[in-house]
Amino acid sequence: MAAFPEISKIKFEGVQSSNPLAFRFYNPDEVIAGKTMKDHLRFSAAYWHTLCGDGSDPFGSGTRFYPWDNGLSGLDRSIKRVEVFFEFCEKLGSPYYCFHDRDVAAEGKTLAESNKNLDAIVKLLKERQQKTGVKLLWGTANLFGNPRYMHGAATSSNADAFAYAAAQVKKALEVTLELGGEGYTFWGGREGYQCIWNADLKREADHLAKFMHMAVDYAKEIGFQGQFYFEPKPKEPTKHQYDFDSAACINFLRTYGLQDYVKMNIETNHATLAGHTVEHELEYAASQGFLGSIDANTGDLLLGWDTDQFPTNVYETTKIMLVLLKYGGFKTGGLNFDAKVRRESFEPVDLFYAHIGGMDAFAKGLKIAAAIQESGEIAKMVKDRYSSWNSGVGAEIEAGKHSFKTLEKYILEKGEVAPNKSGRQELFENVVNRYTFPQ
Ligand code: XLS
Ligand code: NI
Ligand code: NI
Repeated sequence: MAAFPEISKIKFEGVQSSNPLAFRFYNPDEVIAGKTMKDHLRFSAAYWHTLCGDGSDPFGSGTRFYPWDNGLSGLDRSIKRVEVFFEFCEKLGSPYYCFHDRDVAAEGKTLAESNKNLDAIVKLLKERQQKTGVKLLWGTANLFGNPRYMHGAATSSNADAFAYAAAQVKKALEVTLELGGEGYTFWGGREGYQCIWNADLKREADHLAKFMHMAVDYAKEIGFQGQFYFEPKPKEPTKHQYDFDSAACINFLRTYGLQDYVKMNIETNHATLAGHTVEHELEYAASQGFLGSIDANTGDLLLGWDTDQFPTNVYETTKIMLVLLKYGGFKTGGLNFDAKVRRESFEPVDLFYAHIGGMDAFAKGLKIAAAIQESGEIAKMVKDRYSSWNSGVGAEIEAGKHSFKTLEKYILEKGEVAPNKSGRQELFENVVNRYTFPQ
């Protein structure tokens, strides 16, 4: 029996449509800047939020009890959910999905039992993928939920927790390969610390690096060629996560010789928790050659935690798409909705409203960003701003022809710097707004 019997395939109906179960902007086959929207955006649904979240928060228990879960638990529930999830993805038109090992298959009493559960589910996932054409964007392992990981996994003070996590990621890589996954994500989970007095930061960072190297080695061994991602988050659950932001992660990757194997998976709400913006995090990662994938969501600036809301702010999606287009778009990654419906939105149909809203917000953002990019106005203004570097002393410095001594001589002769030009921030903002609100 269908899980969403009242809902048929979500269609593009255009901007005039007021059908809440239709796209107004996301038209998968429409070509924008040389590529279909589908290929630009590479949407993905997150298994954990979509099917496993029950709406519980630190102040109250779950509010969402979906009909398909009724009476089921353990592996039986996991089996049922596979069918529901692919019905959802197919009706929504989500080309990709992402999962943690423990989202898809209930954890057993032992690692062997957990692996057996996972194998049973992976078989079903594979069948559904083949039937629906929905593909795996990336897989990951949950190394934070079980109490054994209370001190972290790769960075735990307990060496056995490291070993357990290694065994879990080994399996997660195998199943990601089996499912044709295009990537594998490391999000820190509890890799961080609460108290600087009980934590050996150097040792923990070394261990995390060792862990990631083992993953890279094992991927090579089994022939997994997907892209590894590192997902920054500054805090929550620990007060100081090691994968704080793009800059910290990239520093870590380079320090430990992982830069050729791992790119960044940037999440909007994590960026804001770090006191940045998502476009900052993306721009920084991309400009350093680490653009990977995106966990699309948004936070609430009045709340200091990871609210994982669906993105609806077109201004924000435009900023994201501007960075993506500037750097040539996704190579392996996509827009994974690491987002959940609100605790009060407990009906199955809310899952559709949420994803449709997010997909439309990104489609509209893509269109605006493509128009800005095509006009070249912003790029030209930026280029002009740096024109002093195109000739004379600027070009010479860039070409490596100067030292402190020669520059001292240059300034002593010249006396004062050439007059500065206006930064024109307000004009830049107006140009973006002209494309955002053409009428
Ligand atoms: C949690 C993270 C998590 C990762 C996958 O805040 O966003 O969902 O994306 O482990
Ligand atoms: Ni995430
Ligand atoms: Ni998150």
